[in-house]
Amino acid sequence: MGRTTVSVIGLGEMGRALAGAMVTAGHPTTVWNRSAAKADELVALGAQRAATVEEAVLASPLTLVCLLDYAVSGAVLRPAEGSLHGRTLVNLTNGTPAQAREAEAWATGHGASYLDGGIMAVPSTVATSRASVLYSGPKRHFDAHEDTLKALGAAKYLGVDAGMAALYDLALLSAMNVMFDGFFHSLAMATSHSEGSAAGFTDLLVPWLTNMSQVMHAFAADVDSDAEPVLAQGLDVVLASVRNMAHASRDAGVRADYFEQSAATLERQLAEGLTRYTAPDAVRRLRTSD
Ligand code: FVH
Repeated sequence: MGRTTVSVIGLGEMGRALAGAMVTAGHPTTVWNRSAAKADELVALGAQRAATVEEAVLASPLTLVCLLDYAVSGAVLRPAEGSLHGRTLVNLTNGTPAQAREAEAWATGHGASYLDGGIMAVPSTVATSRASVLYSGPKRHFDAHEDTLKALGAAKYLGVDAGMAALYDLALLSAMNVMFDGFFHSLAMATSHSEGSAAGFTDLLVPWLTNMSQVMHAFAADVDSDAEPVLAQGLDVVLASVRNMAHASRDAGVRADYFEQSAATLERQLAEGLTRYTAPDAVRRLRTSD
């Protein structure tokens, strides 16, 4: 059986990697980009250049969209709305869950099938074992195109709500961002000492974090369970060490805002009568509704 024909709209760094993966996997591929020259290398590899977005959509049953943001993807796709009927749109542009749901309503309103996606990769890892792409929307649309989508990286289906892929994508990116903020904080502390070095410190940090990340599975089980949490520390013990982190940061000439705020929250919880530090409590205290 021949490979599914695919169109790719948006040929920035990521769009070019996605289109290249499709061409390499043997899918007849049609591409469109505002700046047409970005298609040149792909055309040399065998892709077809579409003159308009409508031409790109009409060329394939499956169209991947990877643009700057949802304002751009909405504006780019609007002129082609009359050609969407009966086709599948997979929007891999980074956006919020609400934007994904709005895009789904718009696309289905024009007779298209819609999946939203979150790319957990950088351009150089697309189509390698280090890439995964999260998808959400009706399962039958995912099932219909899963084999084709696998050309980009592991295809992970998250659920029928089109907003799920964006929610998990942004939650994963949140964890990464906060981790890097923590890393830079720790480097500022470690290199404040005349004998400290970023490289030497990082040699200790990476195995430490790698080991500690294993605890996340047990924390997650506690968050999912209604039973008494298994992992718990005394709140007073945690507060004492957080105060020390704030103190040592200030002494090292490093901003301590994060730890001061964290200590204030723990002090409030202690004052409210909480005595144990657990994952469900930590998650609850972040929720604005509590
Ligand atoms: N690059 C990465 O590592 C990350 C990995 C995770 C996912 N992101 C998201 O992918 C989307 C695209 O990112 P990108 O890296 O390809 O970004 P650029 O290279 O800057 O390409 C942007 C494309 O958007 C087009 N574009 C921008 N503004 C407009 C507009 N007003 N009208 C039409 N098209 C527009 C741009 O076209 P051009 O400038 O080449 O003509 C590119 O095709 C993004 O959501 C990331 O968060 C990537």
